[in-house]
Amino acid sequence: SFSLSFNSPPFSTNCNSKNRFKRARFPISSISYQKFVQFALDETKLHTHLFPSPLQEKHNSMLSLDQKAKLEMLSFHAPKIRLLRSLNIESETVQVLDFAAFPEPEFDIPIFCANIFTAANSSIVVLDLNPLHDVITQRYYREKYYKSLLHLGTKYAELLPWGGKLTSESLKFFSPIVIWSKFSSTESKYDILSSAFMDYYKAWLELMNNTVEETIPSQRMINREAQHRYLSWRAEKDPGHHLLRKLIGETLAKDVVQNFLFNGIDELGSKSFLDYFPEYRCEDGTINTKRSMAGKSYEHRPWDERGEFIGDTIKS
Ligand code: BLA
Repeated sequence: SFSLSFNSPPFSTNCNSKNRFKRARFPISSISYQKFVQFALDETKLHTHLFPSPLQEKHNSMLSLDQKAKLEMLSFHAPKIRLLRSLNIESETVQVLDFAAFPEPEFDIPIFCANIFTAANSSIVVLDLNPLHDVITQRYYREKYYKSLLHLGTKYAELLPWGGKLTSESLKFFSPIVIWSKFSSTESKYDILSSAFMDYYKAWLELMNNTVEETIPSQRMINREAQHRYLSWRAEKDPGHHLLRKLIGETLAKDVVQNFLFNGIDELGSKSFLDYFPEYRCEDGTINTKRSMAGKSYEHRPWDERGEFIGDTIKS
């Protein structure tokens, strides 16, 4: 087991600064989500063999344009895992983790998703086993994967409370055990978050371990298209893109998003974002740059403890 360690405050050389005590309350540059990634890799190796991804050659580490932030990228694949990748951003003002595991399309297991954005005051977290198929209308899929994990959702729903209204469209990509939370950056929250990360990742590995290859070609196609649709959504609308553009510029950000973070868009299918999400089509045929067409909603957790959806019917 591990928990985040808090080394000497990064501002300790700045002894006469009046701000020292304010800032030292919880110096975010002393936390590192690299430990989350290391835990996940070590844990994965207990179950399967990890191979370095060919993506690693081009996408590894880089500095932001102002040289103040370091971006670290890692990628692997394994027999049942098409892509296991992480993006870690560290600077004195932000700490970001985007960690995901995408199964091979022969499998219908969920996609592991850990997105954590931490600034000096507050953090935004999405931690989930994102369902490949609709868990609101498809009871079979929901029960197959989430029935045995509902206790995790219940446990963390109290410790990391629902973050309030969010882009309505995003909810369709979330499961009944999703952790969607916003909180002020404190040490105790980080201990909870690291324990949630470990629990959720171990649960995902268990699913990965137990899953059997889909043999029916039409079913494989359905899995493949579902993953492609997921990638299309995130490559176009992920809330992280803005900061990424700010840090490394438009061109590199686009490359990281399309070819690294959501790699597979070009290989898993040929449909476009607008084929999947036609409501975003502008009159001139371009994609509406708004994140949400339906607007924000779901002020409260729209899932009950039995995994039943209790929110309003999803628009669009
Ligand atoms: C905010 N990130 C958010 C929000 C969500 C997510 C739901 C709240 C705003 C909203 O409702 O859109 C995360 N949304 C997701 C995820 C899925 C989804 C994981 O649909 C998956 C299907 N976040 C990152 C990275 C950065 C980041 C890599 O993952 C930065 C590089 C930043 N996320 C970030 C910031 C905000 C945010 C700055 C708040 C500002 C904003 O809402 O734009």
